[in-house]
Amino acid sequence: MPTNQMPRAKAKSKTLTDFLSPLREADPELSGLVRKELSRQRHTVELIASENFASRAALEAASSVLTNKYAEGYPDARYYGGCEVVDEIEILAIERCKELFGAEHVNVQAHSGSTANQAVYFSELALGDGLMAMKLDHGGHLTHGLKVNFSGRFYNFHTYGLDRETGRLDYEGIERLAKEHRPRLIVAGASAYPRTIDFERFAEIAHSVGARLMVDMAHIAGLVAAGMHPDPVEVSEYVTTTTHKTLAGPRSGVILCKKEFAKGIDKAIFPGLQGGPLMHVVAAKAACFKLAMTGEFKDRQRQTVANAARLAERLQAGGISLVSGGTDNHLMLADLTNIGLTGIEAETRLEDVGITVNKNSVPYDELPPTITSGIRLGTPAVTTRGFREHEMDVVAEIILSVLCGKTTAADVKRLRRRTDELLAGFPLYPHL
Ligand code: DSN
Repeated sequence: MPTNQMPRAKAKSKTLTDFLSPLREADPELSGLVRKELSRQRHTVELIASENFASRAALEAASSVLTNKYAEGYPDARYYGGCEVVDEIEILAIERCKELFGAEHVNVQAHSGSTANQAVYFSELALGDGLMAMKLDHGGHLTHGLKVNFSGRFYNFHTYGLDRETGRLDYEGIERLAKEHRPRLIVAGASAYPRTIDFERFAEIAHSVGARLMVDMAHIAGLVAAGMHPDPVEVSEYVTTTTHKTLAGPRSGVILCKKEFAKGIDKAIFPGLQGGPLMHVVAAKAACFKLAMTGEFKDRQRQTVANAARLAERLQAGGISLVSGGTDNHLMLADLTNIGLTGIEAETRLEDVGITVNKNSVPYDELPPTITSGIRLGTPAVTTRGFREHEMDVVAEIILSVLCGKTTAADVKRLRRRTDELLAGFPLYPHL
């Protein structure tokens, strides 16, 4: 080989070497952090109610070559060439989601639950229009009208809450508010409500004042898919969800609606709010919907609810007070006022023994959201990991020791070991 060609050949092969290097070689620093997070997930009892572990299939699809493809537009109506394969993938995701929930129309391009909600507002409302949703500090969501969120800034929200005595939705109060304000849209659904939501009642209220109903089922979508919670799809004009909570798919969003609103929703997402869809995430959603139709998934949702009921029962027996006195779904909200702890204190103490929860306002909370009087606990992730009632008993015991007793540094060490022993029986992502 002539010597004047050698440096070029070398340079070329170096470029290819970098391009084809695995993450651990191309970027050991980043790879180390990813491993560190995997290790954190493996070695903690994950009780954050909105979290879960995505299936191996969803993880693979989300890290596939589909990330390379631009596909602005919709199947068969794209603004880029080379979309024939991603068209098939998007259609697969749509058809599976329609089948899973019995929806007339589905948009799988929303990047998140927030964008999904934004798209419904954008399609259905004019700036300044009135709508109703649940107060954030009673269990609602940022996009349900928080003043500093786009929702609270662009639209006129009238918020409803929970009955002070029962800790449950006050449907009569909601009806009164609807009659008083006659909103264009009523939003049902919550981030921290432990009880079954009566979507039929919501639909009756909305339709009686000429409003449309949007259900944000992000938290309970997996339960709905498995028939463990009343289905909002039939009775609402719009349903939004994330795909990473009880559904155990990739971090993303979806919008379901009646056929007559399909055009408005699709236009709101693209070109209204987003550009190119994340086709690797759309593919991961397709994988998620397929798995959500299996018997294994349904069993897991049943166990999620059973685990939550068991945890709630044990915590209450040990002296922890739960908002509404228990749970019907995958989560519960502990009010720590009577044991003299704040939410942030409880979150930190539990973290020290390897249990992850989040501080959470309780209805009528007098403490700010950065401190709070409560914590939210949920069972989707631990159930995916394989926990059943027996493990929930152990988790409850550890929580009660940490929150209700006096723990020395030695106790914390012992309880941390107990958590480790419990987790050791349930390996997470053993292939990684
Ligand atoms: N942030 C989510 C939750 O924790 O419930 C809602 O989007």
